[in-house]
Amino acid sequence: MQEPRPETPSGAPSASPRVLVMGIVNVTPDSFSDGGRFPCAEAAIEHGLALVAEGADWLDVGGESTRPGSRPVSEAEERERVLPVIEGLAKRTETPISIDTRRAAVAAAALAAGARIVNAVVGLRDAELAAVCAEHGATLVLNHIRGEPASMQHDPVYGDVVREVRDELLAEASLAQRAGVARERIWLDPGLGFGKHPLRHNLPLLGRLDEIVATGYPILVGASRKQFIGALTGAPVSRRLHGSLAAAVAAVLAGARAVRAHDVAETRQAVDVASAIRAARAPERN
Ligand code: PMM
Repeated sequence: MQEPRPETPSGAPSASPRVLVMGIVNVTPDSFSDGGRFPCAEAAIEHGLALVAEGADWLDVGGESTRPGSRPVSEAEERERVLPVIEGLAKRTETPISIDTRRAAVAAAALAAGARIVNAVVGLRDAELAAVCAEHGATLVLNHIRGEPASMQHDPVYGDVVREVRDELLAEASLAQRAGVARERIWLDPGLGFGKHPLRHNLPLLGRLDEIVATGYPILVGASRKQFIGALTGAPVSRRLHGSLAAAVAAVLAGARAVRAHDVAETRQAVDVASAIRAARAPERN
């Protein structure tokens, strides 16, 4: 069977798809030693290539942290950070690259530089983002967020979090299609940690992920090293690998088609085992 690629998602999960591992390449000064622009880009490119060697199917390049309290980055600075990295990676690997951004202008420049996917980390807040994807024939990942990055963790309120996240994602998917993005190029992501209480909201989103999978859109889940794992285990960010793998396995068993990960080799192994177990279920439960 042909393996699904992020730029050609095949829609609803089939019996035994390869679940994709998206490797994270954060080009932010706190991620890579900041010895000036070129060394920073080189380090990020090397890191991305190492993730491919570890089994990443997809690289996610981001130049602006959306963590609460992180410094906002100007458009010029974001471009300067990500474009050399995308250009360098596109020259050296066939692995599809996504640009993790909130800005349509950055997305357009990244697609021109060799990215094929837009990871819309705050959804379609920039009204031009979907049109940019349509124009380039790019795949679009719609990440769910409630509120603004700076304040999103200040007591987010939902009724039924899973239904509300699903319905808001479906509304954005419709908007994207009205802007010309093909349905089969749209992925949905419940946005763990993006305006979600660590336990009250992230846990039902993972525990009832099948309800979002049932939309028929391919689903990406980013749980790697997130705060809810710390809240459950007491582990600091640097020691959340095991919890991250547990969350990735839960996502795969529920039908996620891709997981976003810092620790690619370990996640690859966990995802491959979990997806083989899922594929061994009775067909009607897949
Ligand atoms: N999480 C982060 C950044 N970008 N994109 C998607 N689609 N889904 C996510 O869960 C997601 C994302 C924040 O994580 P990081 O700061 O550890 O990269």
